[in-house]
Amino acid sequence: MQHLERKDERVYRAVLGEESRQRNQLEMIASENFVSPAVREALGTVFTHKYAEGLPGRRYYGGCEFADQVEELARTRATELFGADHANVQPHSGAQANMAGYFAFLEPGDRILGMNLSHGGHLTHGSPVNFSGRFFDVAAYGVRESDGRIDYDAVRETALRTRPKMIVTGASAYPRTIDFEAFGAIAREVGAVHMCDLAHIAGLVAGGHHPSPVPHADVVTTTTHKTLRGPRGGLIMCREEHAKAIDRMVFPFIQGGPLVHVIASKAVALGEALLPGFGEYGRRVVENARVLADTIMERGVPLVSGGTDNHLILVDLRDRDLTGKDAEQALERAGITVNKNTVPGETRSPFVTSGLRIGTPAITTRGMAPPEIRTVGGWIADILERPRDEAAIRGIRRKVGEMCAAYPLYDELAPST
Ligand code: DSN
Repeated sequence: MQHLERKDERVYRAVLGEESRQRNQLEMIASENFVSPAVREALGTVFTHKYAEGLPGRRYYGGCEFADQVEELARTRATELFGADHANVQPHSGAQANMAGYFAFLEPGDRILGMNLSHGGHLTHGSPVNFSGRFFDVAAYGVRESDGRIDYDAVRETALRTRPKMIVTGASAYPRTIDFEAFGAIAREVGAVHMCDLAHIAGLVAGGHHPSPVPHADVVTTTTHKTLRGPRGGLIMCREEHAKAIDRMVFPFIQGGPLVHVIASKAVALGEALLPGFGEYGRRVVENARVLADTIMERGVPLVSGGTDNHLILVDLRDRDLTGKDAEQALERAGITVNKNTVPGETRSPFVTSGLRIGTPAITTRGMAPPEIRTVGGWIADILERPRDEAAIRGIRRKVGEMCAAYPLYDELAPST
């Protein structure tokens, strides 16, 4: 970063600060991960200079032969990885991928059926504070109070009663396997389009550790930066019959020029996900999440749904004199980064909440395995038991630093100052 250091000291210092934070803390936000040096390198390439509206071979600008090459690689790798007919790798984000999915099939005012945000859904699945809740008429499904799992009979009843034009599946905070086949059957029965937002579990699906929605959905959207371990961005896959409609929605309806440097980086990440080792990574993410769930539950801390099948757990603090916000802050003081999260039946505001979402994708990338996860789970339980014991939190902070040093991040890069 010698240019940045010389040209913009303040930005340079902020980057160094962030790098140090990532190196020295345990990153347990379920939607975050660390990309490979090759994925990062592609992000910083000269492709950031290029305008390339259109698609490979059909651009509105000259000089696109190399942009075509990376976009074609990304598209081909995405379809191969997920077994999809068609991929569009241009969405700048998951939200924009979802927007393209909606508008490829719906008109404003049409009804969608998505997962309730406080039950684990996403803002773009119909929240009133999001475009999806503003443009569409929203019906919602959720989880059963008794076991925190999606009740597919109840989903079917809601779909039959509300007759949505689209059913949206996928979640941001649901720790259990999603039965995409059941959702596909319900969508067919009511004549709805099935759009799956695969963002959180895309890497698990790619690695064979969660059933794929591709055979059961008309369109599948995802981010590329969560369990998939690519750069920040979005991706859409669909059946061939919908390819033109999806492509037209991404550009020119929603976006202008694609971010070719990000597309190049997506191509690298998708190539990495096609390598045999990626399946093993997914296996370890899920194993680590299970060990974390067991460790925390053994200490008497309840989890929504009583455990996990995927990469995240959802701690239920409803019966404690501790909010999600205070728990998040206490863990942060100990060097463990998580996020407060609403839980089913939430009574507190989204800025306070009664839950914590904790994930294993990033610390698994760092190499941590069940023995370390048991230790980390013990620290988390200690802090949830005594969130105001600052001496104990300082002690854990020291041990977190030692663990991070034992599992260096980007060890292969020159150490920072
Ligand atoms: N913000 C992401 C998450 O944390 O799950 C979803 O977009």
